[in-house]
Amino acid sequence: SGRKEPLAMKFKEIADAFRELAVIVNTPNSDVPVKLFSHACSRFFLIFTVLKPAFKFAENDYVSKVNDLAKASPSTLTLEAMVDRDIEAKRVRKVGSHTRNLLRVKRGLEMIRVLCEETLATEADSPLKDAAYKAYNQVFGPHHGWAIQLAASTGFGSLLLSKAELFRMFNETEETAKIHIQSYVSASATVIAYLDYLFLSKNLGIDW
Ligand code: 1PZ
Repeated sequence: SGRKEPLAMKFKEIADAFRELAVIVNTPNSDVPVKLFSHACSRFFLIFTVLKPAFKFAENDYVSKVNDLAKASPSTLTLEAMVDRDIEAKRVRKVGSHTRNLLRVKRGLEMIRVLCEETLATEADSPLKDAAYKAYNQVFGPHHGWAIQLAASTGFGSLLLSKAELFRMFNETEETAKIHIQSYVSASATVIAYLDYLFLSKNLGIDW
């Protein structure tokens, strides 16, 4: 796009939000507040503004699920309490349940983590789409039907940005970008492991 001003989203703010969550996860006997979690996840909303309209359906899906979690926060203060309420109401796997949306949002965080790892491992001028498509296939591929996979691969095919161009749009140099990306990779790994544990410890499974 012809955007000249850097976007008002900082890689650092995303990384810091997930580091804050990781600290809570690593603190014994502490619970993750739903509001803090949904707020951290909402820091990715701006990334869709640099992507093609081909990703509008992904944006709509991700934004509505994160907003659904945010709406749960006044009635259930922690992620665990939110999941417990869905278990009691026998609606864990129901379309639109908070717990189901949490599992989908977790996959979004995971996809971005794999994309970040791929970014750190490859040249900055290599296409963003290769890394993004690889991350999508690894994390979402097994869970999406052919129609969504086809739409996603069409979307990635139209994604012509290089990683260096993406960094520039967010006013990052390759050096500063990589610091924040590394920080997100390790913090999100902690948060994702906690979410997997939350589901598995309650025998909910994570592959649905
Ligand atoms: C450079 C970054 C590129 C990000 C682009 C991501 C493209 C992914 C394309 C996938 C679109 C999926 C559209 C909707 C799928 C829904 O059917 C499922 C199941 O929903 P349910 O039946 O439970 O209501 N939704 C999902 O699997 C969640 C999809 C979220 C996709 C967002 C990923 C990007 C996340 C970024 C921020 C962490």
